[in-house]
Amino acid sequence: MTTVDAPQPSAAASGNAASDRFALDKGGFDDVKDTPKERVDTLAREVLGAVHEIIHRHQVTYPEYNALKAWLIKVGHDGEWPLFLDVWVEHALEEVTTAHRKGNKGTIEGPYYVPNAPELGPDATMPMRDDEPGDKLVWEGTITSLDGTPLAGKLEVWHADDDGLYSQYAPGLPVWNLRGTVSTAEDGKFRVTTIKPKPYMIPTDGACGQLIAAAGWHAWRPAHVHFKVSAPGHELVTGQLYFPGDPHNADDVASAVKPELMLDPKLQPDGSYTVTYNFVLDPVEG
Ligand code: MBD
Ligand code: FE
Repeated sequence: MTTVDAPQPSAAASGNAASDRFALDKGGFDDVKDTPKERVDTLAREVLGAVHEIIHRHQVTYPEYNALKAWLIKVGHDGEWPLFLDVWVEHALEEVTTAHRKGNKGTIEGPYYVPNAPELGPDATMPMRDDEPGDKLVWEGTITSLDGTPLAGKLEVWHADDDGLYSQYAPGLPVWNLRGTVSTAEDGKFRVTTIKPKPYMIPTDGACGQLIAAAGWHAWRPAHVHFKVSAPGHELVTGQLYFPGDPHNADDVASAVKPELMLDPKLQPDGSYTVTYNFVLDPVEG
């Protein structure tokens, strides 16, 4: 496998990689080009109105205003708008978008998804290094429709390694390390062999880290496995799975943990973990 090096393991390197990825896949105005002026007016006016209200309520000073200005400029310089938005805003979007679902709702996507990961079939071993560190994890499951019908579908999986690093956003990792596309046949069944990721700390040397330090917050996300699961005629579910006992399940910096996304892994005599987690997809309306 080829290796893609982010220039250095820094906020700016991962931030700029995430900004470039976003520009390629989603960064345009096409999807909203028909938005009525009334809606843009309402949303923009209410966001600004909320800011004005906070300035009055907390008697915000000019030095504080200038610090905000400097910080916003730094978020852009560090390429951290994807990180900032996905950590502190996306969860509300996700809640609004998936509230109607009767099957799996999911949770946020975050900044590190890459489309078109290698196709691995229904019995998948994730791309990994020969000596990939970490505990082996074997995850079995089924994709079904709401009525229980098994679905021939697609399950994209991506996660951090044993150091909490994502391929294509950290230096020195093979380009598709721990990223893969699993597919199911008519029986809906899949098996994913991978390693258990470690908790993830968002970069602390950029603008987001500066905010975290200044506010006395922490930078941790609990260990998680990202997925996108889809099947023809069904809603795409984007989400993450979590591990019981992680110190940050209850205070995820990205507010993305939900009880229904908690795995129940079983430790096997050989030191590996096995787990079952199934997906139920809502049919598309109409
Ligand atoms: C991640 O790995 C992640 O999943 C989110 C939501 C934010 C930052 C890093
Ligand atoms: Fe993540």
